[in-house]
Amino acid sequence: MLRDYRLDDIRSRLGRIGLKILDVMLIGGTGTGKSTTLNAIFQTDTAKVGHSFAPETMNVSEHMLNDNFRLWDTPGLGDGFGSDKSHVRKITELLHKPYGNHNEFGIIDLALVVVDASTRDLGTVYSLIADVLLPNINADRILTVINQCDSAMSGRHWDYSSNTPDLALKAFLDEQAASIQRRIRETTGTSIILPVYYSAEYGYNIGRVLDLIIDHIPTERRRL
Ligand SMILES: Nc1nc2c(ncn2[C@@H]2O[C@H](COP(=O)(O)OP(=O)(O)OP(=O)(O)O)[C@@H](O)[C@H]2O)c(=O)[nH]1
Ligand SMILES: [Mg+2]
Repeated sequence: MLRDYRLDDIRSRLGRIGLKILDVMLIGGTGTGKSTTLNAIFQTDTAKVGHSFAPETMNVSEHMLNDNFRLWDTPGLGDGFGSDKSHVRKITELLHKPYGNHNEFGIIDLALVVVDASTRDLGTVYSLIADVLLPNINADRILTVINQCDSAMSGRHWDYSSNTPDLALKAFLDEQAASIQRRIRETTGTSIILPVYYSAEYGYNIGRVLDLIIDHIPTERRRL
């Protein structure tokens, strides 16, 4: 059960900094699969997923996976419907949201940037990192993941019977992860950890996404 995945690890790492709940914000372009990722981790239809060209999630929502792990879904950027400004405001408010009653620490511990594997245009990701995240949260709290890895090569090289990529697609995805890491560094001046690729739709590598999060639980609380 993903609900209990490495729960002892999460608890002991949080305990070291006096925190009870790990708070992770999902963020990214519209349609990249943030809500589907949340559902894949929860193994339920907790968040509403989009089924048309239009963006789906309009507001921030919080979801407890267990007593120690909370995910925050946010509206996607770059939807072309002119909502970016209000979405950025909601995301910024969440980044400023305090933990507890004092304004000393922020509730959000980590930001998980969801990128869609079939996109060539990383413009939304760059501006999200440079303009929305970095002014509000340290670079070492920004994790990047590549969703929809099943569609990366237009669905070719994906084995739909085992729901895994073949060797050619794996090689492509490894190169893509390195390339995204490099391009983000060149464009935003920020070094991010090598992104993990997965498929929320087909439940591939969800454990690796959770590993990335758990392995990067911060060693101190986030000061506001
Ligand atoms: N093939 C494939 N499709 C996916 C995957 N993850 C999500 N999708 C599809 O992508 C579409 C958008 O998914 P959402 O989860 O609503 O995307 P979102 O990032 O929450 O979008 P907004 O709420 O508009 O910001 C849906 O049709 C999903 O079924 C994936 O891993 N593979
Ligand atoms: Mg959504």
